[in-house]
Amino acid sequence: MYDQNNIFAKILRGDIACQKIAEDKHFLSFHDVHPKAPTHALVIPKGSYENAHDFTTHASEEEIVGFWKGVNTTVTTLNLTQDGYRLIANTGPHSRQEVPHFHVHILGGHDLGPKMVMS
Ligand code: DGP
Repeated sequence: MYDQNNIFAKILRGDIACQKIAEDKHFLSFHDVHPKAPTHALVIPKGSYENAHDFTTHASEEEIVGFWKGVNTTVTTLNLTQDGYRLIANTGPHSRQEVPHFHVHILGGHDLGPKMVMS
């Protein structure tokens, strides 16, 4: 059951501020409040989806394409295409997902090392 009061739902409603990077009708991207790399952005869909599985199962093809184009727009805006970046989508308890609104982390700005650890 999607929690309408999760922090990213509040950001989408404008109840909480964020440092916005890019936005259109399908996505919003902004800087992570606790960056784990020189560049650490989050991309979220505008629709109410709890995690990657919920999003991919229930979102329309237009929403899914719009979201991933939003990831790409964000990566381009942050000038990460040349040196590269890492995408992470924590999903459910074993991943320790903290915020129950689907989001993709974009990490970059230096060599991230061989593992997918964020902290
Ligand atoms: P995850 O573990 O994948 O659910 O990561 C959630 C991320 O959300 C975490 O890196 C910190 C970030 N975060 C939590 N609250 C806020 C907030 O109010 N604003 C911003 N910009 N980021 C937040």
